[in-house]
Amino acid sequence: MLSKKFRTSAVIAGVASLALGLAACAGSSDDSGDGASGDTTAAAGGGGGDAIVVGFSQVGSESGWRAANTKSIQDTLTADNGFDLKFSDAQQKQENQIQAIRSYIAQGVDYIAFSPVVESGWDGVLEEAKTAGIPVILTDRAVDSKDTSLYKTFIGSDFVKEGQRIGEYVSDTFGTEPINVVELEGTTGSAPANDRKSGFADAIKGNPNVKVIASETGNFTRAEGKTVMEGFLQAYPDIDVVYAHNDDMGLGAIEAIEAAGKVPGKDIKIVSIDGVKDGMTALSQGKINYIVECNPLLGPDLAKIIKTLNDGGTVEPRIVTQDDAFNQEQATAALPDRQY
Ligand code: GYE
Repeated sequence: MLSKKFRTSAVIAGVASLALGLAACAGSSDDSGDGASGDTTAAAGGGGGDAIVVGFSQVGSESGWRAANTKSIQDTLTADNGFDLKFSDAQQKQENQIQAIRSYIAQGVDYIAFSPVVESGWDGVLEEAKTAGIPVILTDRAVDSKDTSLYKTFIGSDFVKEGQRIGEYVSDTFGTEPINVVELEGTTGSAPANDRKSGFADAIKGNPNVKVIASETGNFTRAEGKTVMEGFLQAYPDIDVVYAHNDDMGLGAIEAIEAAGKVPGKDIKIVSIDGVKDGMTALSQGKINYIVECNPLLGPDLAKIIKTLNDGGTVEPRIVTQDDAFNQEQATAALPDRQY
């Protein structure tokens, strides 16, 4: 399985023992589309019969970030690469994820990987996986389980740091005079919503000019981001800055601001997290003012982790992906080569 042309994703920091040369290349098949639900199973053909069976429970199809993340995983954990991937979309519902994980346990898969929609409530099903002897890998989002033996590793971004970087930018750039900030939060109870909120709050707390006057969930979707922003615009006539926990909600806010006859990026500044193509395009057009990146291309590193474990190796318990940040000029320069 090592004979393909490989391209390293270069997002891992702090990986101690991953073997080199196992990274899978990013493919270029069609986008998985949105709204897909239920299970899909890649045929085990081409793997010579001893493919590694992986059950992956995805959060949903809520954002551009998620579409890129799903594509990265599906393009990497392929039969050609030695995997038999069972993939399911939980449509942002924890009960669907628990059901999917139980079904993977019942099928006796070799590994379970999932991106937990919320942080709490996983101990029971993770115990079941442990009892069945199936290693679990957390991708993208964390769980708050005290027993860290319930999973092998957690690979994903540092969401607190992302929120801090946004907070520092807002404080330094706009907070030289008194400003009113509204916050569009991610899915309630999710690790990125919790951490991006606390990181931001931490970064602005020393600057009395920066006031968060309202904060509500837009569930990481464009449609809900727009609806919540419409409500904010009606309730608060003097909003200076929107802090959106992801690009999609920021893009929804742009629509609401324009519909209210104001100019996004000028009359009301917007800062967000992710760095997906639509967000970066809006940034290069001046409609968004600043974006902190969150890399969704976790497939190659997930494949490396599983192959390492499968070969009897060990992996670090926490693998942090590296993220960038962009202003308007930097987004314009980065866009032509952007992969997602
Ligand atoms: O920022 C958002 C997505 O968990 C990091 O989930 C991920 C977040 C991402 O819906 O766009």
